[in-house]
Amino acid sequence: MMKKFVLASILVFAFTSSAFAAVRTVTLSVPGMYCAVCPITVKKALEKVPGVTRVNVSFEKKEAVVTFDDAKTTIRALEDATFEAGYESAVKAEKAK
Ligand SMILES: [Cu+2]
Repeated sequence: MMKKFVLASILVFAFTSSAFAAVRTVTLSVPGMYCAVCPITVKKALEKVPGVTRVNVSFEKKEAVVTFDDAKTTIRALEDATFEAGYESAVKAEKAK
């Protein structure tokens, strides 16, 4: 009886979490990048965040385009990651799915 219940809750959890998980792409403005090495540092910091699947940093535009799974990470975590690497960032735009 108990085992069945546990199994059922695992299934429900797996179903609901995948139902709400979405791959999102956001553009973060990273104004503090001042040389050609900065984008590399920012990119590495963002790639370390679990759930991030793609990072594209543009030094010219001073922005980072990040694709991530919102079941695994949050925009806040992305901002924190760049901040910890020495760069403040803020969400500029989110691409519609
Ligand atoms: Cu630099």
